[in-house]
Amino acid sequence: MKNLLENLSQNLINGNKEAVEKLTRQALKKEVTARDILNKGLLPGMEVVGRKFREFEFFLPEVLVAARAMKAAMEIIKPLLIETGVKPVAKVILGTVRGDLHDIGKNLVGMMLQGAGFEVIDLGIDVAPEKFVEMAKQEEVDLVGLSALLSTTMVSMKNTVEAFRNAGYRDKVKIIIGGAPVTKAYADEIGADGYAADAPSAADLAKALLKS
Ligand code: B12
Repeated sequence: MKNLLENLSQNLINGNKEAVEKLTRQALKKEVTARDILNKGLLPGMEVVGRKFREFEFFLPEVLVAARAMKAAMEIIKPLLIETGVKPVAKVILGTVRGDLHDIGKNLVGMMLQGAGFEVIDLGIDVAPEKFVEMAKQEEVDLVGLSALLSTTMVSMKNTVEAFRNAGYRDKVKIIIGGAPVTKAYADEIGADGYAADAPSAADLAKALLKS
């Protein structure tokens, strides 16, 4: 089983979608659990992709093909994850804040959160603060994830947290933020509940916040 999952990780890192789908199905046939496929095959592979990107060994095309392969594998195991008790314990809305059009990192965060069992509603890019509040109320979500990639749009995160406060809805949701220019210090400054540097840590953070 170890070899099979290592092979799965490696093919994910290489962005080989067909092989990833085939190995995921093969693992299920060999009675590897969906949870092990996720935690011991797919997520470690995506971690390597993230690290290689940070270390300039990978560039965007590699990240994108890996994310696509990850998505294909998730489609295969998602029903099983839900069946085997990784229940959608919480509902999340995720969006890139107003003025910002970057969505690759946000989409990865969404995939990781889904993989961790969350129900994810993706509001897309350039999302106005009021829209986050409106959707959080309408969908009765537990967690809101804000993404920004531009130093000039970080202020939209602050405005979004404020919009929740002004609507009297701040204590009903946890708010997490992320994106390349964002820091933990900024999260503290604007009164968000947490910050994570990458998609796997975003899923860990979301789980930790919703437990407390
Ligand atoms: C791809 C890209 C684009 C694409 C976006 C395509 C798309 N669909 O997203 C396009 C070409 C459209 C683009 C446009 C622009 N871009 Co641009 N872009 C990038 C680039 C090269 C990669 C970003 C990326 O996808 N990274 C890969 C993902 C996986 O990483 P990530 O986004 O950081 O996400 C991870 C974490 O941050 C975290 N995370 C992300 N979101 C969230 C959310 C939560 C809740 C949590 C917990 C965690 C989390 O987890 C993610 C996964 O691990 C970066 C350079 C770089 N090295 O980052 C510049 C960059 C972000 N862009 C930049 C700029 C300046 C622009 C433009 C203004 C350029 C221009 N003059 O027109 C426009 C702005 C458009 C706009 N209004 O948004 C600058 C920003 C500088 C700054 N600090 O402000 C950068 C840093 C390039 C540079 N070095 O100058 N860009």
